[in-house]
Amino acid sequence: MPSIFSRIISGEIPGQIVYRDELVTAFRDINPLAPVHILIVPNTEIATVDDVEAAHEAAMGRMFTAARQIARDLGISESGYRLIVNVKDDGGQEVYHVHMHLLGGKKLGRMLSSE
Ligand code: DGP
Repeated sequence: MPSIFSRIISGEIPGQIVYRDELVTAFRDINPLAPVHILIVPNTEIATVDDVEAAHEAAMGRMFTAARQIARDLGISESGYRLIVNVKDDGGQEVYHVHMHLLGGKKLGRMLSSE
């Protein structure tokens, strides 16, 4: 069964898409944790970073160049931003389709709490 993100990429379910090319698609997170919260997703379904192979390197690299472009488009490239990729259970991954969170538009504080 396609992931929820594959269904957004295909247009089967709605998403606020901000960027799309032949390798990746980016859309606004449904539950934003910052004024800018975008998910950058490879168009090919890969469950986790633990499943990434050499054949995926172009899409993985494109996630970064797309992040740079989206940050510029949304006006946060000068103020800065954070990129996060959660992996599996301890990493807090909820959707098993690789994705990069692009967060910004405010000071994000420390990377992790000390809990
Ligand atoms: P993660 O914990 O890294 O797997 O983050 C998954 C993110 O996906 C979470 O911030 C909420 C977001 N999300 C889940 N379902 C949907 C959806 O249907 N649409 C959108 N736009 N985002 C979703």
